[in-house]
Amino acid sequence: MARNRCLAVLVLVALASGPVASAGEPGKPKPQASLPPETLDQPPAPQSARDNLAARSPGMRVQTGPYVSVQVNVDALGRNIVGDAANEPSIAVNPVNPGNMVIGWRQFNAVTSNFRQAGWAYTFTRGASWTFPGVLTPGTFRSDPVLDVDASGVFYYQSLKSDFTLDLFKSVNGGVTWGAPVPSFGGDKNWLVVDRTGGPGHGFLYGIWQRFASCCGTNVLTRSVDAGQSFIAPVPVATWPTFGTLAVGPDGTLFAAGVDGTVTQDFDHFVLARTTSAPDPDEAPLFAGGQIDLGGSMALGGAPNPAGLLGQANVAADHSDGTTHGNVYVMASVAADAIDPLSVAFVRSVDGGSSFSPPVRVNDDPEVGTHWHWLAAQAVAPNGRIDAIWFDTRDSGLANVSRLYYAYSWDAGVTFSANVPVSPSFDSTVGWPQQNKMGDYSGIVSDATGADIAYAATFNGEQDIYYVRLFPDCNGNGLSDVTDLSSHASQDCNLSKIPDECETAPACIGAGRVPDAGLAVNKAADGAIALAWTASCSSADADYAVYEGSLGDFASRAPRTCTTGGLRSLELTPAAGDAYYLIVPVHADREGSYGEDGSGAERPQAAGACAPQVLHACGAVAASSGK
Ligand SMILES: [Ca+2]
Ligand SMILES: [Ca+2]
Ligand SMILES: [Ca+2]
Ligand SMILES: [Ca+2]
Repeated sequence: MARNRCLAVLVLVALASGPVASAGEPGKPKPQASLPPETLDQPPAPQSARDNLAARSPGMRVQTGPYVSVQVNVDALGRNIVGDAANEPSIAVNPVNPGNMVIGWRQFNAVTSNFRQAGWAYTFTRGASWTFPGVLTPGTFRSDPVLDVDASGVFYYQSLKSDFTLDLFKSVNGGVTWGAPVPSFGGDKNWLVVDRTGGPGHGFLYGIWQRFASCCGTNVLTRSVDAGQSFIAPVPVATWPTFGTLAVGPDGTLFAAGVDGTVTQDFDHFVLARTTSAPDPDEAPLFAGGQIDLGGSMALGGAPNPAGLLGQANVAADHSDGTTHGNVYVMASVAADAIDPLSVAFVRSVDGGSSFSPPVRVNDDPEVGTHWHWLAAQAVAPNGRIDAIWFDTRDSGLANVSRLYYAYSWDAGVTFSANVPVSPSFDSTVGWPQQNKMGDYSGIVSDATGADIAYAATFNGEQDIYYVRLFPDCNGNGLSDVTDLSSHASQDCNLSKIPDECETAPACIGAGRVPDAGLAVNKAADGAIALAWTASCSSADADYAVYEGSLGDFASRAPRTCTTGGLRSLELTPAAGDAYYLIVPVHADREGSYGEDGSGAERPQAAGACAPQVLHACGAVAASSGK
């Protein structure tokens, strides 16, 4: 407790000395400052803005490109509550019903007091509208909201109290109502994650916090193996990751990112800790950890968010089935030794978090002293795509005027997409609720086609919470590129997961061939015939097109089907007269060989072919047969 009081004094000193940015190099964040812990300061305002029914303005909906941001903290009629403030949102999406999402945030019932509570809202309309019933346990100071959800759609809301312990709330009805709070130890700048792996730790909850304003000294992590009914005595975490997030890997490994908290809040050194024993209910989680290089320092106290973090450390794990399965990614806004005050840095581990790649710069703008890239966050989709968001001042050139920006990666973060502005501009220094910050983080959850985002912004001059659905859209048609490819509106002949029209010269892979001798034709019932064939010589070819033509008129061939769904057989009623059949393998939106004619030349593609043709090196003879 003595330490807590000491930190509180430090906070007052920091606030009294004015904006931290002015203390160091002009325009630069001051990474060595101490982030004020979330402490009870002012009493609640005498009146809640919500109670004044005259204090309403239209609920905000703002659109940038195809991306529509919808205000979340609205009254029952969807109107903005004039005079409140809301920031630091966290979002969770129901895996069973993605139309159902919950956002929690720091709710200030009046902008005249920094007394804050646990605001929440839910949607069953995929974010088109939100219901904001109020705050959990009204009258209780609460901060640092972190939400997650289990595989069956049970939501959890982790909430920091003024005594530096955490409560956990649970909702089994999609966030409509919540059970009584369950104490779960804790501390400031906490995080929560739920294991959804289906492995031994399935359903376990993990909570972490910073040791310097907490219940339990150097013990900073707890676990619940009974769905949030009880929590184990906290345990230490190697390197004491501070101001960061948790993630669970596909094998149940638990990861914690932050800055090094071994001695103090060491903003100059990022760390990652990991444990494989977390999913074992009979063992206390035992962590290994070390420093990682993101090319700069974590920062706080910069002009866009003077009393807050400029971005926490974000760890995420790849649960995809592909070659990136098990990768571990860390992303953060970092103050590097560079011209721009802050950039978005990303590192990748392919060995379970033991070692990391050199940092990749996610923002693609030139280095300019007025370009801040702050509050970066990331999530990994089930198909391995990495989504990144951050606030960005590049378009205004003003440290206090940002837009939300988005980028994504289809290659495990080796490269990131062109950066996309996804919100209008807003001033991050207006609407402060007696506290010079807009919170410490935004929320992001990714799925196959896009990402669900919760962020704070001031489009109407107040700090409010917004929801926006983001998705990769390199071809600018207003639909997720993932949908474009799955519907075959776009093609992906190089399997880059990027529509080919967005790539300069995609190296198309093509398909092989089915040997002529591999095709068998048998009579089936009712005048039908049954075709069956051997696999393509190219093992990657997993689908086939079947062409039919009239014997004696080879150019007459036309598709009977452009896909067999991967089957190497097809039953069909043949056309009248003598017909022949060709089986053409298909791979990566290209079809392979139609076989060779009697002189050994490739048979030409059919008119009206199913797809453009690219012959894979492993060619063989396509099949033909009379009936
Ligand atoms: Ca408001
Ligand atoms: Ca906070
Ligand atoms: Ca698109
Ligand atoms: Ca492509």
